[in-house]
Amino acid sequence: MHQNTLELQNKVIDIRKWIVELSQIAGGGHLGGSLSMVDAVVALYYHVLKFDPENPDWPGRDRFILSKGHGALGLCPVLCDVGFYPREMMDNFNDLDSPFGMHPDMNKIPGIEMSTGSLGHGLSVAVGAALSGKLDKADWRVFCLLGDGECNEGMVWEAAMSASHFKLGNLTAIVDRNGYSLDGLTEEIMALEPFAEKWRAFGWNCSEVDGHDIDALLDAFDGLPDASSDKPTCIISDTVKGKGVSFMENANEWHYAGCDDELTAKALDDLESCRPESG
Ligand SMILES: Cc1ncc(C[n+]2csc(CCOP(=O)(O)OP(=O)(O)O)c2C)c(N)n1
Repeated sequence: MHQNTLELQNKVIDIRKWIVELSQIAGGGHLGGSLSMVDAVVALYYHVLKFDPENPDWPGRDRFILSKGHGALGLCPVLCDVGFYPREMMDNFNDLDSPFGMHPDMNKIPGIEMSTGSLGHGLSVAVGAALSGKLDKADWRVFCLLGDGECNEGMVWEAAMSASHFKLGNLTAIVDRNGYSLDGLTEEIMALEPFAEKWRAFGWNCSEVDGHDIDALLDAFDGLPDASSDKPTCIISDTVKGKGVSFMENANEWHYAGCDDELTAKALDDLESCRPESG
């Protein structure tokens, strides 16, 4: 167990509750896939990434690209909590005059590296960033979070090929393997398995972790090969879509949906009951 495990487990619950609250302000949201990705994002922002919220463009920062841009609900509260912007900025989340939409805008939200939402593009931009870091012999790394359904996009695999070709040991992809795409199971829509073997065949290191086990995630990130090594790494993070909310778990009608007051209260209760210890 890591020193900060309990703190991060509690943070995960806080962020999941915040996601539900933001979706209520917005009148709906990509709840399933935002809830599933939280542990990996928390592990990254509270344990792994180097960044300076006072100076979001600090050249020495690690780059994090949310390729599954519809998961913005799962990232924006974290960026707020680590200090990129004040909480009031999210008060009118998703209104026409809010900087926040359902997908993240790099020109409006401090800490967002790339405007995403059209799936399949993030890993290619991450490859470009990692290549530039490698050419500069920089010590920062690039992390890219993808959805598993997103991996149906051919461009993901072009990016995967180029990452190993350019020997980008400073690049890490994390795939939120929640088993679902927009309207069904990934294995029924366009099967990915044997998924880890595919990444390895494309020249990557690939490990599979329980994406709701903070310790396992921290171990996976702590165990990344040196950034100057010559193989990119993919971490397949095995998760549950809708994690923590009883009626959303593996119920893909919650890919995008909204809760009324009663369901919001139920969702918040469910999430609170997952708390390992009162934080
Ligand atoms: C290029 C493109 N095609 C289709 C969509 C519509 N779309 C939005 S989310 C989604 C499902 C993606 O599945 P996954 O990456 O597994 O997301 P998660 O289940 O984690 O929410 C799709 C197809 C899109 N945003 N971009």
